[in-house]
Amino acid sequence: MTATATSPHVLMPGAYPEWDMAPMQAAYTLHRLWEAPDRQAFIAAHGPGIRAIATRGDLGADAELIAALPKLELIACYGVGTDGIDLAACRARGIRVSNTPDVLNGDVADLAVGLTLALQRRIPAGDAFVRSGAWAHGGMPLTTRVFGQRIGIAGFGRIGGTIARRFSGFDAEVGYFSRTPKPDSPHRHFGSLVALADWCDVLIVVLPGGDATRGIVDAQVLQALGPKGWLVNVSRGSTIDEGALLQALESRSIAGAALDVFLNEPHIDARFAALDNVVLTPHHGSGTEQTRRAMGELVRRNLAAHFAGQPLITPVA
Ligand code: 8YV
Repeated sequence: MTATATSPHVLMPGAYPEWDMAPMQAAYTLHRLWEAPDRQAFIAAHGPGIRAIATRGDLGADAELIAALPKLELIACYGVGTDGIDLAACRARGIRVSNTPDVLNGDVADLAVGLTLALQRRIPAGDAFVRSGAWAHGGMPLTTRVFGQRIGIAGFGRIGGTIARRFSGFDAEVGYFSRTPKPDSPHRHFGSLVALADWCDVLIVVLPGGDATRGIVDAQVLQALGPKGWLVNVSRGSTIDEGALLQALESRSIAGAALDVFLNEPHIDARFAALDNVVLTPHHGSGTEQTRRAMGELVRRNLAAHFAGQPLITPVA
């Protein structure tokens, strides 16, 4: 199929993998915002005809962009997190929003477990130890046992629940922080993030981004986690007070942190790279081929459903 003069005009703030770009190019008249030398001029020229935005979890769609598109009907998000999308502006104009939940739960949960293992068993440091030849001069320092710990999960939605299931294989005791207890969960509920941090050995953050959770992991939470406590973040950088975290890591008032998300990605605070008690990954929770293919297909199914006048596959409330 090849896009025609009547194909819906779709704005893309950033690229999708090629296996998605080809069918998108065939079905729609694509406007590739990230390639525009002058973003404002590009939006002024093409904005009046744009009917949908196909964005990503890390790029979103702010109020200014939405306001510049008078015919906008749909924002389809490649990702589950919609904190970068001005949902209030969408609701005010009746603009539909879709995302890609569930298909990425397993990958993000796997990375949370993998980061916990990498952090506490110091797997990156072990790799460097062998490669450097240091092993010839003695053994690597001892690390920290992972199994049998208290795992605290901040945010107990579909990804948090998947993480809890993963750690049931590690003989772990699981506690969780959420606004309300999950009645069907066997795990201990904490209504206070400070109380969960005080209780657990490893605090794993899977809260949604946005104003309601901005900086929620603050100096008080980190103090409660304590010098033998560990932090893992696979949610959004905005959930953590990064100044407080860097202070805690540099002073070793927490044992260490494994971070997949940061403020100001990809230009993160240089202080992280100077630390030896962190493991850092580049916002890659959903970063497997299988999951990204599933996410792209879901975005395209939502676009097709919308333009066919049908209900969205995965609407955002
Ligand atoms: C996105 C994410 O896949 O799902 C989200 O909200 O943050 C990621 O998993 C990524 O931003 C896509 O580029």
